[in-house]
Amino acid sequence: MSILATRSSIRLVARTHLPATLLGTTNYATSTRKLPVDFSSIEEKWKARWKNSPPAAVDSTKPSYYTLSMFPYPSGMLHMGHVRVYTISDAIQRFRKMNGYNVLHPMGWDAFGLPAENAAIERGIHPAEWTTKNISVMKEQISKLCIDFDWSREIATCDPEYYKWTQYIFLQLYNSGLAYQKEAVVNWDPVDKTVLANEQVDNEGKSWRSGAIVERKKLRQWFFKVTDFAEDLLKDIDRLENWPDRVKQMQRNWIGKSTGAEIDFSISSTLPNDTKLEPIKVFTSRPDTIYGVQYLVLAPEHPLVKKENLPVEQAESVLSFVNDLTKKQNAQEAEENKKGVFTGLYAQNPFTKEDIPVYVAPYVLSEYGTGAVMAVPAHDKRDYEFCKVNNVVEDIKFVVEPSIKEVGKELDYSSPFVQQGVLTDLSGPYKGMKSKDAAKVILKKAKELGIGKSATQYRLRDWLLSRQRYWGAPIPIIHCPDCKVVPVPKEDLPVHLPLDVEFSGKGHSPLATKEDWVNCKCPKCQGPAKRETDTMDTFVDSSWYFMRFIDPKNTDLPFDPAKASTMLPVDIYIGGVEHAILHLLYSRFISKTLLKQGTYSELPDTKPGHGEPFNVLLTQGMVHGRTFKDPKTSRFLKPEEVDLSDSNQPKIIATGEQPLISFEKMSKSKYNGVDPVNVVEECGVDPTRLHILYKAPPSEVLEWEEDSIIGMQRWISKVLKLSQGVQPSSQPIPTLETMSKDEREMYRVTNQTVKQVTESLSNTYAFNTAISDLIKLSNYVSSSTVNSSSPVYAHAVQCLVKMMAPMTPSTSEECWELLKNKQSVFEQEWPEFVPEALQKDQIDCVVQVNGKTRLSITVPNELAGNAKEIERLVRESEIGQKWLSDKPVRKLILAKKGELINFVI
Ligand code: ANZ
Ligand code: ZN
Repeated sequence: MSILATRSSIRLVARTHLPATLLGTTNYATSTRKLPVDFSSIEEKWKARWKNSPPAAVDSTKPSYYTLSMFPYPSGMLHMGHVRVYTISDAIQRFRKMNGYNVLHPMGWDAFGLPAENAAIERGIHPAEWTTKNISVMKEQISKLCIDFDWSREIATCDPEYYKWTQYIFLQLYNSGLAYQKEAVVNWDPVDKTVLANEQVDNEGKSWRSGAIVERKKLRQWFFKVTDFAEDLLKDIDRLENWPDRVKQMQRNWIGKSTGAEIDFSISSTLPNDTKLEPIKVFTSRPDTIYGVQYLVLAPEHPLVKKENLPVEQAESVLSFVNDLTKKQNAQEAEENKKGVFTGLYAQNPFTKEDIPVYVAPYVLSEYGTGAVMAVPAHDKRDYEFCKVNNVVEDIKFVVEPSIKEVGKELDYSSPFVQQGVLTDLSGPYKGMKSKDAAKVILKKAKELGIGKSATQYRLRDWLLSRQRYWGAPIPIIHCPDCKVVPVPKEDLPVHLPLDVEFSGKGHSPLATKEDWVNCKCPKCQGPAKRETDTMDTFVDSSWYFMRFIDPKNTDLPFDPAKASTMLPVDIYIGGVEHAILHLLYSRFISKTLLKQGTYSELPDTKPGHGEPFNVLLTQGMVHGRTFKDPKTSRFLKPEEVDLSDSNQPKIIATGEQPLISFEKMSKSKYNGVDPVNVVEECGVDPTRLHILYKAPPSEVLEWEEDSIIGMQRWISKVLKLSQGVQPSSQPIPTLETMSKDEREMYRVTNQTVKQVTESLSNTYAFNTAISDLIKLSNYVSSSTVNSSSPVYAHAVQCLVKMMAPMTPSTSEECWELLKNKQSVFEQEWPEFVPEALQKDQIDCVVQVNGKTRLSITVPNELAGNAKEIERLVRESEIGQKWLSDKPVRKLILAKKGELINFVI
């Protein structure tokens, strides 16, 4: 069957509508689904050829380029979001390949994680089997998209050959003191006897599975000391010139640096048996408000909150309040409503010397600062609310006021004033000072008194990486009764995840039930010992996978340091913005750690440097689907409930009413999802790819409208036609001087397009603009009068086809073959523009007389700046003669580089 369709079916009809200015559209809903080109034959033909052609040999003289799209979790279902990321990364890497780079474009699977385990519990399939099956299904789906992934480097994080090295990296961190164990509060399901992730606890504090009221329990957990790198992680954000500002801000906020002071408040209460209590240390970002401190609040876990430290009258109520908080439900509620309890203790404000009460409340976090706050109800919203709810004091002391007071307006004392300002009369010797200055002086004074010091706090916490789950990499640690915590020797890695384990979803880590696995020999003393039964968070797996891709088969090391040094950082990383915080932060942490430890080194001019793993970050927007809703009930409608025969006016079949139409995140419950496999099978891979790239810039939401794929199908068919129509010429391209006028203009348009498309694909990733430039070029060529046997014509079509190739791989190969070439289009060099050719031969000059536009004339380029010559040309023309006649010109204004001339007469 001929791949090219008949002429009539590819005619373009100019219409209105968005892309229609360039493409022409038809009424899609009524048009038949007959394609203008048999895309699937073209795809099959070229897929087979690509498969049989040997991979390009790595040429060490070429620079390298590492394009990475975030590897997926093998859910078993490819969705449009995946297709969008891979299409973008594929277009980028193909472009780089044609620009002479050794490209790396790998793919693998983020294959550990909860869904596999839940499938096992719910459906009795082993997680390994479930995962393997899903991987093969998704791989098959991806293979339909003509994405040029280097499958020889495929990795799956659940493969022992991979997690062996995840364990190795854990040990590297452990041996340098960056991995440690400590007690941490976790969500504990008392029925299923298991730890739950935050997402598994509902708003009412109940377990998603058992429905039991979840408890907050302290358990020993493993951590990575990310906080050791807090300052580096923060500072180096400034090096990430090619990251979206939004993502950088999210990283900064997550790290959350706060500077202020630590101040001691001595306890003034006397306790029975003369117990001496240590002063309470607080962290404050506002030392200037010290005169407004009216009470202190401790976190429930604060070490002071113990029976022996509390006055007898209060001890019981305090402890029962704290005890109640072990139920997550109560803790959430108390935190939200700012509930607290008085401890019976008083402390002294070191500046006012007043005795102030000490409270306990869960809105103070034990993990931040010192776990205690100096409460300033007048100037902090949370303190204000707490004060009101618990009736702490009646008179709230306002110690700071706005520096510019509005005339005639009384200060508002009914809500806290949280900004900085000027200190009031209540601030003793500091009254009248600005907050900033007062903060400095007060801190200085506190230092002199020996009760204060400067302090910096980070919101960033250490990374809790242990999971009481089965489907993850076992933590390579052995617990020995004598030697305590012993790392598994490197030669014993991997610690295999045993396959025959029972997991009902109950109990501790499922691994704990497998006694023959748990019981082992201590590597140090050879005595009986037990394995750690927790597994690692899957974020650990994905924090270094981009390094393994560089050297995926290495059996001695996670990767070869020399290879890593030449390939890192990843040149461009493409993925969803949902990973903008944790995954990127953890990857930055691991990559910085490994650099510091010498696991690899950076070449001298590496950008961004300092172990930053990703140079350009491209966060792609979501794909939204067209969603229909019943206007009366707001019920989501299934596609089959809507009559789409008139695409401008869809109707609800049952009622004849118009549905509400919107674009929303694709989801099963909204019936607005599209299966990418169906789409590419029905519409062709290349038109689908073009549609994805054309409809929106990569970082914006893509509104999925299948109907507009037709425009892309037609464009491709037009380019196929053009390619077929080129008369191959053995003549070289003539010099600019010997070209005809039309040839020169075609040559100019071609070069201009090369310049713009190259810029879009290498710097801005504005594929939509690149595609629209290419469409314009094809329109120009097809409507030009230049003979199709002219070498300039052939050059234009060749450039067009080459530039389309990164986006439409199989049809461009087809075009390239139609252009009588034997090699693959991807072995061609990317076209370069000739700067001299960009000059226009002539320009259009708008002629105004006394400011009013009267005519326009074409002016040879070399006369563009010459007002006198342009005047001569205008006077020579018939209409010009009419407007100017013989009137003397009082003033002649030439503007816009000769594109506008104004005669004042
Ligand atoms: C007195 C004060 C007065 C405060 C005022 C703020 C405003 P950032 O800037 O986010 O770091 N704080 C300190 N430790 C806390 C903890 N463990 N749990 C909850 N809150 C805590 O926040 C620092 C401020 O948060 C500190 O400064 C402290 O309240 C509170 F007009 O001290 B401030
Ligand atoms: Zn031992």
